[in-house]
Amino acid sequence: MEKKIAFLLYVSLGLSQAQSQEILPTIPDYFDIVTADIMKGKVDTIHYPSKTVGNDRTALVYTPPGFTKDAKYSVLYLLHGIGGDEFEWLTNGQPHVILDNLYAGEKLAPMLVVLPNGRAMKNDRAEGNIFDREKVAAFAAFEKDLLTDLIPYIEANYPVYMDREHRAIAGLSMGGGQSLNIGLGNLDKFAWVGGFSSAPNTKPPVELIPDPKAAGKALSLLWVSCGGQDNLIRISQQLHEYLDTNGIPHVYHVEAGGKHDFAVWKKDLFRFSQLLFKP
Ligand code: FER
Repeated sequence: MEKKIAFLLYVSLGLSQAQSQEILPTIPDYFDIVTADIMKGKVDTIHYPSKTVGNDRTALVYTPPGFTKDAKYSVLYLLHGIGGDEFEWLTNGQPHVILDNLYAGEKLAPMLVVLPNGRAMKNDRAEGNIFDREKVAAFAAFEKDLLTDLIPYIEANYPVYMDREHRAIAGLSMGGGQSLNIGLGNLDKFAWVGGFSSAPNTKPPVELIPDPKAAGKALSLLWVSCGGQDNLIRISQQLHEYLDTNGIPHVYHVEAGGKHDFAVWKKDLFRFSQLLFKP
């Protein structure tokens, strides 16, 4: 996004929650309902060799309506929460339905959406105590799996651009924290970063962005959002305040009345995806 537009958007959204509700486009009732007679995307299941974890790992890949190997696509890596796995978004968020509808309305840039498993350990199922120390640590270990195993696999097997301007990372809760940590920590790899209802795995703002000027210059979009009734909102709020204080353009969106659930994250995907990979 053009810096000036991003900044204006940020300024207007930042003024007040009520105002941000007016300025963001309203969401049609049918945004997550299957529409008959439109072209549909597909969801592939892939198994990629992970040197990081030491086994083959599963991810899903949404390819958009009309996908062809003769074209080239941007990629959004879309991450799940602490109770989820690579199927969480698909099962609970219907991202394929939301995106199909947006493509039918010509609202999206051509992109693949990769749904990885962000718990980078041999048993990566969300079972037992999902808050176990080693399971939480596996969400941090995912950075290496993503950067050195999954992204190279996607780029070797799909017709995608391989530069930062065509690569986005976003996620919900633990996945929001991962997206902010990984995206902002690797600005040479990601120009588009989104945290939805980010969890306490999010690094403190000054660690996330030690060089505000460089980050502000590098980012095409930094999106921070949370439900207004979410117990984790202080994390997004504190990041927003740091971004504000340090003059870093961003979108801050509080979903009025929103809780820590997919009602909020589906709307986040609807809004965030439309901003991606556009001038
Ligand atoms: C915590 C509270 C919530 C935490 C993680 C979460 C690691 C994650 C929630 C989610 O992913 O939905 O204290 O610590």
